[in-house]
Amino acid sequence: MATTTPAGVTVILGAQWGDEGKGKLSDILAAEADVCARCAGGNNAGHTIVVNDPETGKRMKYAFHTLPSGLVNPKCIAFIGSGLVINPPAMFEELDAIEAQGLNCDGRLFISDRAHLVLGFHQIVDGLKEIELGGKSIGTTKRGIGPAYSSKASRSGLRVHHLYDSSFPEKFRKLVEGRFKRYGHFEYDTEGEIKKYQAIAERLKPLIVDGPTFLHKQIQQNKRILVEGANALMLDIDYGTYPYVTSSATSIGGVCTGLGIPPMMIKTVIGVVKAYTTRVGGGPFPTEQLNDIGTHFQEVGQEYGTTTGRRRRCGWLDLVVMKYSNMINGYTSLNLTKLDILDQLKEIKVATKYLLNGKEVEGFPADLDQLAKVEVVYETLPGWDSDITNCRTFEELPENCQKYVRFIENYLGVKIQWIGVGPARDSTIKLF
Ligand code: 2SA
Ligand code: GDP
Ligand code: MG
Repeated sequence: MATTTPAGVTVILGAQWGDEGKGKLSDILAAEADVCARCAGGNNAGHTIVVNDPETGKRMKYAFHTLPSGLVNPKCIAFIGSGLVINPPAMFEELDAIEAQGLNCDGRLFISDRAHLVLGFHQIVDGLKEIELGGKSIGTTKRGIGPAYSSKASRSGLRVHHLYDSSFPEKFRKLVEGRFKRYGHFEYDTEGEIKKYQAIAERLKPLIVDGPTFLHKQIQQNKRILVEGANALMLDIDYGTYPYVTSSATSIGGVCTGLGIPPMMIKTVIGVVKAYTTRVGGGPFPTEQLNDIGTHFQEVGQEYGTTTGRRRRCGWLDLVVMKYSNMINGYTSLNLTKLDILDQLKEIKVATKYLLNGKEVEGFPADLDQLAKVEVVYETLPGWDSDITNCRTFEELPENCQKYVRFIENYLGVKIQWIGVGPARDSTIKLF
């Protein structure tokens, strides 16, 4: 399938609350990319790639968490940028797992020296913080992501290059002591952990590069760089439904800060949007359907977390969210995914406005108390009640399905470039 990755930087971003199918598009576009890069987040992300091998007919499924999905393409190199928080033991487990599935990643993985480390106690603290929040818990993945970014923001975090510094053990102990003061003593083998990280530092060493310099060289050589966003705009630390967000910049801004590149290098920003909406964990979700429709999306769409296996909450497509998301990220085109999951519905609702005290809300409310009070206005469109999984051109889609696609485009003023009609790489319609 012909794809669209010009020289320079092409960015794939989640436009809703995550799990839109970013991994699948990253895999498709990686076929033409030289470098696939992650710029933010850590192993909280879960990107699923399904490939039907045309020769063997074998169906391969890969789950990526810290590593860029572009590794599925043997010609693509993978880069983990400075904006990530990396848990090296978990990252190597992931690497070993995909290599055991037959992907040879030798000489194809590079990690920024400036990326921060997720240490074992960050994960413990993630759990303790959630317990402390009780009924208002965020519903984190408990991978230590928030506590690692807290260490970074408080300027006491340890970065990849610190692993090779003689002061590493002392800094590590100080961080643990700080957590004991804050949370009381918890079981943790500090000295054993220090040794574990020092041992893993040896395996990590050949992969480490000066992050920004590495990427700039690739750009100077006219390489095609594909950035695989993690999580999504509504989980962004600044623009998401704070505090029910992740702890990184998941928006377009995080691409520049996380990779150390100037904004004018970015040529294309693709928003990935699911044909309905899902969210994992706590927090507001205006179009959530706690009824048969929600169950339908959940079961037909197999909406379970890729990292934790948690059941995802489900609801109708929310174009108020999408308009806000587009305002911040400025999508040059969209990938509409999982359209096949709507196949059996007689009618389909789409949120088009929020009303607060009878007045239309402009943008998206920052205040969650206000958000809880909005009345969601829906437009109802007829369903197509037929199987679209074998369609490979727009024209093959049933008329009502085409209308659904055009309705989204017209509302947002952004073209849909790809439509997903199944999980596999080839279950995709490319419109232009
Ligand atoms: P964290 O762990 O501190 O980043 O959690 C904070 C919030 O961010 C949400 N979050 C996610 N939402 C959707 N998908 C994610 N990745 C996995 C997946 C999730 C899983 O691909 O399915 O397996 O459960 C992800 N990662 C973080 C999280 O639910 C909190 O609301
Ligand atoms: P990501 O975090 O955005 O990469 O998405 P996830 O991998 O967490 O979740 C998306 C899920 O939907 C995965 O299981 C994909 O294999 C699957 N998927 C992606 N696109 C489609 C599609 O168009 N149709 C169907 N039925 N499944 C899809
Ligand atoms: Mg995911």
